[in-house]
Amino acid sequence: MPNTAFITGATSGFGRACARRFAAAGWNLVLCGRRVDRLDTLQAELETQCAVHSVCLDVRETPAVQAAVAALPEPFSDVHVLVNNAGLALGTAPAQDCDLEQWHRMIDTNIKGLTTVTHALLPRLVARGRGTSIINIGSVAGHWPYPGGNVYCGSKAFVEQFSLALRSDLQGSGVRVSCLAPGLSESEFTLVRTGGDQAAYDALYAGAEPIQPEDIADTVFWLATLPPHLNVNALELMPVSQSWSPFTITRR
Ligand code: NDP
Ligand code: 8X3
Repeated sequence: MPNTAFITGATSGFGRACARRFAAAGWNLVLCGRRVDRLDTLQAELETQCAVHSVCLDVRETPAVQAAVAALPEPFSDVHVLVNNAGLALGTAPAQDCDLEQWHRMIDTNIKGLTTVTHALLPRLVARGRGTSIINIGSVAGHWPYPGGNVYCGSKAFVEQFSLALRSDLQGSGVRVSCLAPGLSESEFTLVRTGGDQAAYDALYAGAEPIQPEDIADTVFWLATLPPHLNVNALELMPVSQSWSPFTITRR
């Protein structure tokens, strides 16, 4: 019986690339996202390689998440790997100019949604134990503050620390937890963040050789298929073109 990967945010970017990577290895897939047309297209593409169960799901909707997990049919109910990938950034304005509703949407998705999915699947992962994995997609934004990062940075710092604390609680269960923190990566993430600003998208990635979703998918698959006695706690990944800036000092 093939293993099952439960992937949130499978309609785009990292999540879709992960779905393709796991499908290529013959895993069963549970694919979640809000855009049902994209789920249908991806399911049709991947069903030639593996069994696919798509769930139109907003991770912010707690009862819907719980119901979707409770209703997982065979052979998808025995989840081996949870890829907590659904997330977003909204805006790049300084905190003092930000829209509170955007802050709340990031918190509801990146923190509340991720914890809700985790809470719903934990009993199944613990029941299976050794060899299972939770792979949370954090970000360099959770490690390194930058102007306009404000709540997005905070939400990804939560993902990292929650991942490490989960490891503590799961000690002895055999369930692994990894937080993968990518840097500059090319995906619709930037269009979502900028409200569809294609010029901003083009400018951000121009000449930068950013991480591609397939790079993340290969890394997630590697994490998920490590020997069961190994746990990568945290992994930060940047394109070679990216590193740090000096501190900024305002002079009087
Ligand atoms: P995309 O915008 O390409 O994909 C985001 C995915 O999240 C989509 O499939 C979207 O699906 C899903 N999603 C968003 N909100 C919800 C929701 N409320 N409920 C369910 N699904 C949701 O971005 P990426 O692939 O780049 O981002 C994936 C993750 O990686 C995010 O957590 C992001 O913060 C993180 N990340 C991204 C980086 C980057 O530079 N791109 C770098 C570091 C981390 P749908 O709209 O159909 O619901
Ligand atoms: C996405 C990477 O640098 O835009 O998490 O915050 S960054």
